[in-house]
Amino acid sequence: MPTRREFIKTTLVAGTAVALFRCAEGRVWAYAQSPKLRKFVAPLPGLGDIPVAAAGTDPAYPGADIYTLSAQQFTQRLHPDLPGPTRLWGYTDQTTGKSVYLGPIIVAQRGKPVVIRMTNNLPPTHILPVDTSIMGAEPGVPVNRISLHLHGGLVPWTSDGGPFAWYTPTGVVDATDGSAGPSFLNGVPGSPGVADYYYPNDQSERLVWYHDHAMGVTRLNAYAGLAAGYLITDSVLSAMQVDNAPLIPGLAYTMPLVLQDKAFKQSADKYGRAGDLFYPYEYEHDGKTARWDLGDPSDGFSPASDSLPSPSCVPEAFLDTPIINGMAYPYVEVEPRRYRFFALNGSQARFYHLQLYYESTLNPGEPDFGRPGPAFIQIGSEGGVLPQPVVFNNPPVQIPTNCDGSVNTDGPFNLLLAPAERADLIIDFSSVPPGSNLIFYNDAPAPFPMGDPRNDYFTGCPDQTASGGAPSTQAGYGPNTRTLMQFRTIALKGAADPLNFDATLQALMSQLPAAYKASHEPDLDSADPHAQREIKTLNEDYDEYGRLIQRVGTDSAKYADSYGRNYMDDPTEIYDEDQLVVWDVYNTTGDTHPMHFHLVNVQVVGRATFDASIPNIVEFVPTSPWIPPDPNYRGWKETVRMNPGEVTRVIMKMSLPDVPFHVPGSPRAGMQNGHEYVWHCHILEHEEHDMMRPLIIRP
Ligand SMILES: [Cu+2]
Repeated sequence: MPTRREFIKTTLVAGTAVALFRCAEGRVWAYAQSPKLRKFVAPLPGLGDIPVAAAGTDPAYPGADIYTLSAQQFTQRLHPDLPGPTRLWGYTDQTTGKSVYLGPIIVAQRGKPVVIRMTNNLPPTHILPVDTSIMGAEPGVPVNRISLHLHGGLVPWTSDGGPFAWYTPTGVVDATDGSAGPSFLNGVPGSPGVADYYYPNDQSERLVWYHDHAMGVTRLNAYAGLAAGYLITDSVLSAMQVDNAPLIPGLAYTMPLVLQDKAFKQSADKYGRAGDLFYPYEYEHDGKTARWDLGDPSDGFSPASDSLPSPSCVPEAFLDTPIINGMAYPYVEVEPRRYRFFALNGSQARFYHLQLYYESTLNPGEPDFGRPGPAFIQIGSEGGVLPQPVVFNNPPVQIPTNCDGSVNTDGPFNLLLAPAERADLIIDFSSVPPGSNLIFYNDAPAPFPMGDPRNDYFTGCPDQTASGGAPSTQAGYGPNTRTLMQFRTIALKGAADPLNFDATLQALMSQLPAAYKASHEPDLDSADPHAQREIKTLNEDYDEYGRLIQRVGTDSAKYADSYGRNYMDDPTEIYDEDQLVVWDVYNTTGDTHPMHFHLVNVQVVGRATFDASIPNIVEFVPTSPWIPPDPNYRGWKETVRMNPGEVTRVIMKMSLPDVPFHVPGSPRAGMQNGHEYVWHCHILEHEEHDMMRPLIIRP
């Protein structure tokens, strides 16, 4: 079978040109699929509702906690008004037999290894339409393949759950490419369909998560529910005190906030039942209302538009219904005290610009923009605790826009989270009178920063049916991608919180710098003369069908008219263990991409603009002074927003984890026997088509 690289025809398209196309076209398929759902009628699932996994031991892994899980199909009600329970693929705790969306949560301690023994019990038919035209998903490849990735974990590559490391219930492993070879290295001998993943957990306190990463179905498996929480804890934050009171709220006052957008079927179709998940599967390209550009001869490309695959992958999936912790439009009761929230954007492609307002008395279910709610204090990100607390005051302003209606990527923003980004937050509700309601609000455009208004659902939004969008949203009901959740304050139960907002912030300002130092390696020095300096590029191209794709590349073009390379191309990011590396990543596309790094946490040095205006020519030099990272981009990151027309400089040290066993090199051809990781965009539709590249470390 020829590989995709032999088919691919590419063209470099300046980001702005594509962005203009994007807003001008569209069609109905994917917009406003879901039934009408009442807002704020069901409680937010919290810790406990989403169970914590039960740990065991195994003499084969001395000193480690063993979790015996399986990937299974089950159903769960994600809103009481849905016509039925939703079929999901998710993780089941074999010890308790419980299957709960986003569970089971694993609570790990720093320095104590965890082994997940994962059995693949998925049925042979996927619950979502599978496009077999993308790399690694060809007809005949089993669709119930899984590969478990601990997102944010510092793990040996054999436990990283890379795209090639998939396996099926019967033990079929990757063979899509003759050169791939035996890339599945962590199977349990004698147990086909079972794999062991070893996680050292030598990392500071933070929320990471485990989700599927199998080749060609990652975006579908994650959407179907193969994603769950994983908390690494240590004693640094819990030891912080003010007058003998814990500075950080304890587990009893801690909640995850996993933000996702979904769509649900109103009635049965060939892919599922009423209440099941809808995922877009037509490449909408016809007429004035098309969602996406299709390559045409003026782009130097002759598309086979009459032979577009169906079902087809899509350039990005924006859905109409926000769910938090697995419930659409939930409410949550909070006492007048401080809470800690671990927020995670677990969406396919949607960004969230998060704010908190009192609920309007005139318009129930809507925010009163004149009455900001309590501030968010961010104390951590994906890379653990921040060097300083960052306060978001929920300013009563709209998201800052440019004259063309797109978002000004310079902000200022309240809390902005791209897919896979996390925020460790403290919110103090003690100043909110019991009996009050607050609205957790989002107004990020989708795509970001050049929004298509048809992806933005809010009460009274314009009727956009003529342009392929949705009718106006009625008050009190979905679809509404802005009013995510309602907080309801209730009377205090038990003793009052000894610390309020001011005391908390003051203590954090004095104690967080030391906690940051105690938690992490020293900051990396981007002026270090030993650092290896390289230029990378983010590119928008077309695939062999004329569909938009996004690709990672270097500053040298492998293909005509594009710096982009395919995931399957030979690796260009190959480093020695412990090498210090600085990348300048030039984003030539129209989208902000949340670039995610396996293995390493990086530090953001800064960003600058560059001139991407001349077709086919990109000068790889900044044209503005370097802008320092935002306060919540200081410290460590593993998912970094990279804006269109900007170069983002990151620094990383290619250190491998310590494990008590020998880790073999990758047997795949071209991987130089190195430890094979990946780096990729975490817009899942981008990642899979084809915005991902190998990251090879030679021990
Ligand atoms: Cu992307």
